[in-house]
Order: sequence, then structure tokens, then C-alpha cells
Amino acid sequence: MAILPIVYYSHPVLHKKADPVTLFDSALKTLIQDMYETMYHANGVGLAAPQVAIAKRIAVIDISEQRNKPFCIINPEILVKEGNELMEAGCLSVPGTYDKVPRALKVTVRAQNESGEFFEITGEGLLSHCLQHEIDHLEGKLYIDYLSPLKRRLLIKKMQKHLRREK
Ligand code: GNR
Ligand code: NI
Repeated sequence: MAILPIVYYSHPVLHKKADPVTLFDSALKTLIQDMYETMYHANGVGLAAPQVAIAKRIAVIDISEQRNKPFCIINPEILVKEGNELMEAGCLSVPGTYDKVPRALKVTVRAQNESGEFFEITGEGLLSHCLQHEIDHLEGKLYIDYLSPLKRRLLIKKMQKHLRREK
């Protein structure tokens, strides 16, 4: 197991469409274990592979309070979206920033697990938001892309300040 380094805006891997997974081998399982460990270490509710500089359609999620219900979505697709709401978002790749983004209230996603088996998951609230956020990462989209150019510029400045303070 390993904690992988998280890349920040404007690393190019965050802005490109990730490639589908075709090989469900032991290297994939190791990567997923490392992504779980990295997500827990960073206190995130989700983590997409591009955030650890890997341009593949993989994300891990755990929205449980006890941090003990991890699952992964590979090659995910949104089948159904219902309703709309504004939700507060953050992102480990734009650290130190938060804002409200428009999201579907409820989504149903079809994805593959680490063995390549297809499953469906339906989520509302935080789970819905998290699924949409992680799938956006696989499309090269960040939450700040939903905001006005002015707001985006402000949040990027805020992130840079935050990163300077961290050192
Ligand atoms: O940890 C995270 N929290 C969060 C809160 C509200 C909306 C989305 C998220 S996802 C984020 C982790 C992350 O950046 N995943 O890509
Ligand atoms: Ni994110």
C-alpha cells in the first residue's frame, strides 16, 4: 500500500479526458488499494485517478462516517439524473477552496468493479454529488469550471495562497 501524491490545478492530467480501463489485472487492484489509502490520508470522500496523475477512468468513494465503506467505480456512466440543486463543493486538487455548484439531486450510475463486473448505484445527497464530481474528473472537468471566470480566478488565487501557507 502506498500514499500517492495528489496533483493540483492546473496539472494537465486534470484537464484531459481519461482513458477507459480494459485490463482488470492485479496492477489495477493495487492501484485501487493505493487510491483508498490516499483518499483516507487526505480525508476525502472521493478520489479520481487523474488526481494521482493517472489518466484512467477509475474513482474511489467512501461517504461513510466511520470511513469503512469504500467502493470503486471503473468506466462509470450516468444512466439517470433527476432534479437539480446547488451544493457546496470542494476538491483535493483545488485545496483550500469551496463554492456552490449546480448538481443533479439524484443519479443512477452504471460502472464496473475491480473485477470488471458491472453494477448500478443510485445516490442522493452527498453520494449523488460525489458520483458526479468524480465522473467530472474523468472528463477533465473540475468544480471550478462551473463558476464564472471571475470566481474561478479568485478561487485559484485562494488555492495558491493556501498552498504557500502549507509549506
Ligand atoms: O473530499 C471531497 N469532498 C467533497 C465535498 C463536496 C463535494 C465533492 C467532494 S469530492 C472531494 C474529494 C475530491 O476532490 N474528489 O475528487
Ligand atoms: Ni475532486
